[in-house]
Amino acid sequence: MNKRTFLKSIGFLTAATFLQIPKIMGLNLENNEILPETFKETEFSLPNLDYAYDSLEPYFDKMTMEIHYSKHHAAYIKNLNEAIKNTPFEKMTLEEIQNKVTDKFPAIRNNGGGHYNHTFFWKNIAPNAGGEPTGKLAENIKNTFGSFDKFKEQFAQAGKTRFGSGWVWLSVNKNKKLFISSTANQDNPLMTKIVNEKGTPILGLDVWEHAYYLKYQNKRPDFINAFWNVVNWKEVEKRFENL
Ligand code: MN3
Repeated sequence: MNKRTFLKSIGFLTAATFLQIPKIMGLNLENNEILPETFKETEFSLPNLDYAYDSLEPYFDKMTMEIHYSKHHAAYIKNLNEAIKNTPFEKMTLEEIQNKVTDKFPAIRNNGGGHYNHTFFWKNIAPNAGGEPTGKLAENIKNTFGSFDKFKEQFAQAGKTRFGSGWVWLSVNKNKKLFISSTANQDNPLMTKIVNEKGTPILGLDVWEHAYYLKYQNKRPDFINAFWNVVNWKEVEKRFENL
């Protein structure tokens, strides 16, 4: 429900609840004041997926993609919108939230991270993708890790050894150097007040069980192996070159 339909629905609420609404929404609704047309819609919403749920088969299965996007990602967004209401985070972009959030705001940390990470993830996978990066990124990967295969090994190792739920990242640090890291839960390298290894991510992989359990069950390494067939290197190269 967005703010507009929420406000329309207040007619159905009890008088006691009604009295709380202006305070919750930060609006003055006394004397039946009508919602102005210029009311700013500040809520985050689910971004479009650029491909069909079944288009990453056989590597990522249709049902996992559908549930992951339409249920898990959608839930982070709903909870984020709730958590930022009437806080300074309400006016921030999604990137600013990552940068400013601290461990004092667990709901914003977890759901803001969840929204950012999944939005980022959907873009770095694609149908008919995989293969190897080219250009400057390929060169940097080779210089940093020794070879593309050595990079893949190190990235996979970080994913396999992440205990519980989390993410693996390829990022660029402030000295413009590539590095691999893994973060717990929905943290990410942009969370400068939370994580130790800070940087701008260019590639991410969700290693939560919800990302693979239906198809791969307990075999996380097989899922990580399959990931290389759907990596959208064109997007990762673009992210790298735009830094
Ligand atoms: Mn996920």
